[in-house]
Amino acid sequence: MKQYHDLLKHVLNEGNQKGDRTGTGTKSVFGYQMRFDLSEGFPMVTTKKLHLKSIVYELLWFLKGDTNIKYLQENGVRIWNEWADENGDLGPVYGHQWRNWNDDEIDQIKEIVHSLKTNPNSRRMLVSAWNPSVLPDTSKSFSENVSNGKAALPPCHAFFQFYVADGKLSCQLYQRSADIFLGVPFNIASYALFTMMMAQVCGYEAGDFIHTFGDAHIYNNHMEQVELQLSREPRELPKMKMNPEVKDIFDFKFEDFELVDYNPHPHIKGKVAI
Ligand code: THF
Repeated sequence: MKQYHDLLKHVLNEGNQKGDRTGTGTKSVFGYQMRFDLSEGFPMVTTKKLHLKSIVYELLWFLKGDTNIKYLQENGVRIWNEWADENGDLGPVYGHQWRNWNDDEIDQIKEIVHSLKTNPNSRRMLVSAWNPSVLPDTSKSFSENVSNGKAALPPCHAFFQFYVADGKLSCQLYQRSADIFLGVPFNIASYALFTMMMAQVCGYEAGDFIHTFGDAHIYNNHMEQVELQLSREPRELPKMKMNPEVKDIFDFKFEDFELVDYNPHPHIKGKVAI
């Protein structure tokens, strides 16, 4: 994961000191791109231990179209707790937009699978989670927005596109805002896994995952953690094994994934900005 370390170094060296909504302060750059060839191994950061379980359950939760954190909590995943209302609702966030845009029964994922199987040269294979009609009013609390039918938070990984060439499926994500220390390792693993799952069910090999950023930032209270992480030597990437029997993108279960040869350095704790 040289790509990830290069991003950390780039932001430390070139970043602008910037205030932000959460009041934490960041070092930030605008515009950056990383590319991961998924045939070279599964892109899980090795210079700190990542919690794969949270990543897999979150992705399965998006794919279910679910926007209540109950399913995540039942599976021991806490990463969305801070933003949910008292009923566990986040409003129409990722899962809702992916599977049921504007309550219009527009299932963007289903349409992409169809297109990948029947018209893989299409240049229209995009999924948008960015829906201006449900963006929250920033003067209101997360739960007030949810009770008004708005999303608790605007999506950070806002839209993505698929591309097929040489029998390989690639995916590019545009992430408008990226918490490089905490969120980005999750986001890379999540979209890499999603690309592999889509490739399997549509009959392709996995190609590249391309990660394009808008505002990519390191929070000021993650600087020591980043220094520690950069002092560590990246290790060989693990491999992701998926149950080859699964042929429908909506049929994957947690048990269908097995990460092998993941030997990371120890976990590094960091506070999430809310
Ligand atoms: N807000 C901020 N400030 N950063 C984010 O990365 C982020 N997200 C989602 C929505 N808002 C965000 C939530 N995703 C962790 C990881 C991903 C999150 C939120 C929190 C986190 O705390 N990770 C810890 C613990 C992991 C665990 O318990 O499983 C870690 O050390 O990795 C970006 O999409």
